[in-house]
Amino acid sequence: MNNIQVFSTRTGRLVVCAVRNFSSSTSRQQEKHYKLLVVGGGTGGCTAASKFASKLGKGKVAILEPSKVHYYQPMWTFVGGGTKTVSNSSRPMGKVLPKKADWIQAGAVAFDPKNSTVTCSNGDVIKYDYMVVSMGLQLDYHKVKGLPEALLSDPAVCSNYSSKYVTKTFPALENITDGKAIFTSPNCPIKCAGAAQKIMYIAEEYFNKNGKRDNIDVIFNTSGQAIFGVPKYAETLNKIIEDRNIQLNCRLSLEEVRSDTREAIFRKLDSETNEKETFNYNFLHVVPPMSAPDVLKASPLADSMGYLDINKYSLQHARYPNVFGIGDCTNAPTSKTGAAIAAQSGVLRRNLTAFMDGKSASQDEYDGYTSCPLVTGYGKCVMAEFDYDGNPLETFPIDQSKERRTMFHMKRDIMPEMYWNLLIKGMWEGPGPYRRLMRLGMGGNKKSEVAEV
Ligand code: FAD
Ligand code: UQ1
Repeated sequence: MNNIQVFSTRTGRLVVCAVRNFSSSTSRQQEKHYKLLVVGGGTGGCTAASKFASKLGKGKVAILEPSKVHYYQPMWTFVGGGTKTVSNSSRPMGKVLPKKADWIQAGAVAFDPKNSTVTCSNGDVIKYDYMVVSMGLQLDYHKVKGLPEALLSDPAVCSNYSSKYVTKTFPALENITDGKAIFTSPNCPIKCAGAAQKIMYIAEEYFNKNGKRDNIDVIFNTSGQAIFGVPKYAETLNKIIEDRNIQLNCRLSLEEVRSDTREAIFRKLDSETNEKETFNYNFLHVVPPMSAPDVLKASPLADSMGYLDINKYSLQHARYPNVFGIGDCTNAPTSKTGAAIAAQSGVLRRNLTAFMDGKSASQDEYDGYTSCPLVTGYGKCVMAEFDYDGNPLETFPIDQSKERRTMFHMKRDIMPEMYWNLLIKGMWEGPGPYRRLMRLGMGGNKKSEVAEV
């Protein structure tokens, strides 16, 4: 029996054709079967698919990814700061996904892990032997009353966390002449938590350089208990905000934006009487609440919070052993970054390969390694690196809690090249081996090796 199918080519063209249904399923839906299905073609999915497509060969791996565009999201900090553009941060999805894998340009709409199938938004059902889930986080702008409207209508309200709104940030920095510039951070796990404050340091330097700093209050209203979770780096950041006269207000969570009166209403998280505080704003950079994608939340793969329920060391699913996770959508309790994905990708490669070979998936352990390049201006950066317990895991034999120009160049010039040319091609598994080398065996990932390519 032949079915009509719509395929997306590598150039992004849609091709409609009849294909033979080779499935053994009795269902009327088209059922395809892959040895490995990767759900999501962002940082984690592209990295995992690249590794396994070259290992397993053509036609064995499929990537389920609806988006036509792949973004290097860390660049959005510089887009907000006016030194890069969104197009600098993007590539066509068809150009970055591995050529040996099949790209199914659709989204997952339902997971049935008992039967090892996923239903796609185009109606197809995909059967898999093994699955890697890497769907990232959903941006919940709608959870803040008035925010979606403010982002559409108020030029002073912006957000570096979305390709749609990041282009508003620099014009808003240019436009503000006086009053309050407010930067927020929500009360939930988010990707690159540091990016909430990176743009604030850039903005503060920009105001200074343009002679308007004296007329602008720079305010960080964060849901967090402190400026940063790791004391070694918090110490430096606290000194910076003191020296640069930046106001830090902890345990404040943005609840409502009234763009008609330019008011931002925050809930005081430690108040027993649900107290609120209203700030007038002349510039408002919002980091939205984030959560696991709704499809994942509604699936048997989720934990009680909706994240992919994995073993935080092996990255294998807690209940469905042929399912693994990588990246922001999992419940591994680390700070969610691309750097974390780099380290996870080596563990995933070793553990999933072993599992495919009939061995246990506990060959290697992810230690929670993550890194946050805390850009503190147009030429400085504190390169934070740490593990699950907040212990610093620094790569370079220098004190990385200091602001450094070298680390700024690492973040701005070297990381994007490493991302496009190594990480998402499956050839960068984080700096663990280099850390061990540079520190002569002190620290480093327990069983790290150089990427197998
Ligand atoms: P993503 O890369 O977001 O990919 C998820 C993919 O899943 C998307 O392509 C999406 O289309 C797809 N998807 C969603 N739903 C479905 C579905 N139903 N079916 C199929 N596919 C689906 N990290 C660093 O290491 N260093 C930094 O300096 C840094 N700075 C940052 C600054 C900003 C402003 C931001 C926003 C992020 C930053 N990050 C940084 C974080 C980093 O970008 C993310 O942690 C990383 O991209 C997460 O990768 P992921 O694969 O988990 O998710
Ligand atoms: C990293 O490995 C990485 O992947 C290429 C990034 O981009 C997403 C990073 O931003 C960082 C900081 C790292 C960590 C690497 C080093 C050398 C500190």
